[in-house]
Amino acid sequence: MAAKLDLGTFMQKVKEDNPNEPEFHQAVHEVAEVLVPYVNENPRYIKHKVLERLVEPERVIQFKITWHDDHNEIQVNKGYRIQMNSCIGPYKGGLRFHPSVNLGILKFLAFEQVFKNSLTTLPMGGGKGGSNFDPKGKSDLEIMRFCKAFMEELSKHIDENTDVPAGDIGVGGREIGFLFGHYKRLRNKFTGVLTGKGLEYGGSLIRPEATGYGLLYFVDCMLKEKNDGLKGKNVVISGSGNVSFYAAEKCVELGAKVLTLSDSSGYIYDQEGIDAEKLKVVAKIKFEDYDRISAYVNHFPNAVFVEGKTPWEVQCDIALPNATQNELHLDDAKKLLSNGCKLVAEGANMPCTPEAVHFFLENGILYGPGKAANAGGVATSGLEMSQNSLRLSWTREEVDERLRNIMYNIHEQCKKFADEKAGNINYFKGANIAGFVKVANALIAEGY
Ligand code: NDP
Ligand code: 2IT
Repeated sequence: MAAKLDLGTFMQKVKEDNPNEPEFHQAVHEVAEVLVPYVNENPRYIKHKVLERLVEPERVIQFKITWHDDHNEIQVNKGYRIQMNSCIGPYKGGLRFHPSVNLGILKFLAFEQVFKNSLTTLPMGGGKGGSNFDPKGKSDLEIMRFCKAFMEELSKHIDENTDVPAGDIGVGGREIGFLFGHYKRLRNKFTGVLTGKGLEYGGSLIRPEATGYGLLYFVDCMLKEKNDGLKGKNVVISGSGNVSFYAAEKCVELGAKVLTLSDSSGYIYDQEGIDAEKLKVVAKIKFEDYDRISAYVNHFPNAVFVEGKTPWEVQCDIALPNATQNELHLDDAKKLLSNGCKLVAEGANMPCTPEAVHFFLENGILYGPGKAANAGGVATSGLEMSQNSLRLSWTREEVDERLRNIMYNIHEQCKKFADEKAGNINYFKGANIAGFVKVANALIAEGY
């Protein structure tokens, strides 16, 4: 019989093989602390070295992007695509444009994506890419020149059956449009090579809303499990981008009160609640003017902008960290508990530090990990791929219904593998094992 796997030894090797990539180590550790005991009970996975094989990307592509800015100066950036795992389908995952982007951050995101995509029940492998390009303050033409230069290289490595990127931080509808247009011109082919496209050129209804809506469908399942619901709940949300906006919209629709939104400069707190009318103003600030969320208080003087802080100090029933990785720390988790928070669900990828996650699990706060809770975005990307292949478009109701079913299904899978007899469902355990099993079985079946 194969020797049992030891978490410490396994992580030591991951760190040695992938130096200076703390976020990747963190993402692997979060999965491994659940999966090492599981594989030790299922020796087939040990024999086939499944965990050791899953942490190694199938392919890492790094390239140079040269473009010129509005002052006709040459600018140089780094571009990446991590093709992490294709056992259950073509590589699938977003592109992030943010100055903090580096290899380790994209490897963490690509690794998470493998398990998340598996949970959606759709045939999608995992990938992630992006650039250290900072879109903030750039003109539309600068964004377009950059996207074209980025696609010049990326186009050599993607197509609709191999690798299908989408958006993430700093990449929304505008950027996907420029990227798609340039791919089409380079290849002289109109294909579903990207998701998150505009409705006029192959996009799916509900894709822009899907991560935020899906998050709330998942939260609703978590609450139903406790014979509770969203109506009347006070919700704090971080971020004010794609995920946060549509999460807020769905909260309002389901009768909850949204108290905060934020960005990297601070948070706005509206004690009266950010309702549907106020969200229209937020949409203008963020998606038309590309402005800061602090501009909200110019429209609604009863709200306050709290500079340099995160919203976790605000009293709430539910907290939705929807901005970025490691934005919610142990101290924040303690504040949330003492303020009466009962549920934390991650719209962002790995927004809670490991210490915060363990604090939630040990102190009775229901915790929905990102790979389950925010999977609605990529799931709807999968639905966009299906529609592109079929060359037809489903109605808004049809896509929304499928999204709801997928989130319900993910919740059921988490429940099944959490294997709890009483007390809170351990979604952290359930999501990691459920996501793993399908990929692991395919990996073994496909040989090496
Ligand atoms: P957007 O670019 O639309 O919005 C990002 C938001 O997060 C902005 O408000 C931004 O503020 C804030 N933010 C980014 N970096 C930081 C930081 N270092 N500190 C504080 N705030 C920060 O991105 P999305 O909404 O698409 O993505 C948000 C999160 O959700 C990410 O973790 C992403 O990986 C994840 N996600 C996204 C999906 C999607 O479909 N888009 C699907 C699943 C997960 P600022 O403008 O100041 O930078
Ligand atoms: O983190 C994610 O799941 C995304 N950014 C969405 C990826 C996708 O391919 O839609």
